[in-house]
Amino acid sequence: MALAVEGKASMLVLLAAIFASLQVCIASVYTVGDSAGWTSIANVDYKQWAATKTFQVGDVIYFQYNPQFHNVMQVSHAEYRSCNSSSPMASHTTGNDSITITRHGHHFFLCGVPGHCQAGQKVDISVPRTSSLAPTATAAASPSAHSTDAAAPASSPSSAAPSPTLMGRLQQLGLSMALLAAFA
Ligand SMILES: [Cu+2]
Repeated sequence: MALAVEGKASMLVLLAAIFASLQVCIASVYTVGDSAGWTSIANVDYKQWAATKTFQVGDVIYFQYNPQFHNVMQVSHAEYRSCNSSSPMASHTTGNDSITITRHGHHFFLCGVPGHCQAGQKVDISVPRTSSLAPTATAAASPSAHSTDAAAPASSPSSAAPSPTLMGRLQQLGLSMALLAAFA
């Protein structure tokens, strides 16, 4: 059962990656923490995990964990920052929680078990207002970006285009990381 669900999720993620590279809009399923899941003991950097994703309205955020030890609470930005789980907007406790993103903006989640959020079990799912601004982030994460960057100076020395593009990507990456750091 668990394997089947995992396989299905992986397939969806794979399909999403293919469609994203073709710039076709499709809802994706993101397993928080990937194979590590939703935990406080594996030292997962959920900020880093989220930074590598381009979330869109309609995407499904999947939290997988042992419900004996963890839970998922959706909280405000202030509560996220202070790890306050006393009055969440929503609580999820099944261990297999799929949350569909229905609007743009930030969606803050943390584990309400004492000490877990402080240990880093918190994630900020940031969904940009328009997905048309997002493709560069997807391109930066794709394997083909490497070969393009490596080949560009040799094959087209007269063209100045590759460098600004790469710089733009790096700047965007740095900016989003700085933003995420500010929200932590
Ligand atoms: Cu926990």
